[in-house]
Amino acid sequence: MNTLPILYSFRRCPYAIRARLALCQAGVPVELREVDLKRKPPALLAVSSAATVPVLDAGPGAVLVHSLDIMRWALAQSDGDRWLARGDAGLNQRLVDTNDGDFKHALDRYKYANRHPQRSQAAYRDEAVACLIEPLEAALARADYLGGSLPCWADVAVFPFVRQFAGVDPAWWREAPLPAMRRWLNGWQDSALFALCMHKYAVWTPSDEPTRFPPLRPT
Ligand SMILES: N[C@@H](CCC(=O)N[C@@H](CS)C(=O)NCC(=O)O)C(=O)O
Repeated sequence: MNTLPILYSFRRCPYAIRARLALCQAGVPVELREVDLKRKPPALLAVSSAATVPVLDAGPGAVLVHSLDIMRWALAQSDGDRWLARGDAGLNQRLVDTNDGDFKHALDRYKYANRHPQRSQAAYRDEAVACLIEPLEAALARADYLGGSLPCWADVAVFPFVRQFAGVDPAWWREAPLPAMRRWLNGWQDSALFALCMHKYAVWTPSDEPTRFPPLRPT
């Protein structure tokens, strides 16, 4: 019988990536259900009317529909590396709030500038750089991670969004005066944790056997 909490996820979604990274870090097992966002399954709609991903269904009265809540839920159960406690709590919260607010807004316009012709793509990029990338560069020039010499939850909360930003114009990113950010981003992209959380799954159907996540680490 399946008694694991259920995670509705979408592989490339940055919110789902941060949730899966925290689950991998904590080693908290869930049943993963990969969702096709154009054909959301009734089981997801039944627990979350907004039906964005990720959603964690840990039973009646315990449905989490925000990725940061799922991160906290996972790390509250197992946090051997003190991801929740490390770093400058106030600064990190501000960076994550900016990431989820002004930066995400600018990132979406930078990515799809043709859909937002009010401003140029470079203007949206400048906005994204000013609100988050520059403060992050300053923080990461002072220490290897937002957690200091080791990572913390805030590193993982912003990383998938910075990854998207860097991917919009890789040539620009390579040349930009952002050495600390490049080192930090490359480190996360090459990490075993990221490889584990990006494992590929077919879209879930109700007749499937439960898929346990995190997958076993390759030996
Ligand atoms: N507040 C949510 C936002 C999640 C979100 O917007 N996810 C996007 C995918 S990246 C989504 O599900 N979009 C589909 C939709 O809105 O129907 C969180 O933090 O998890």
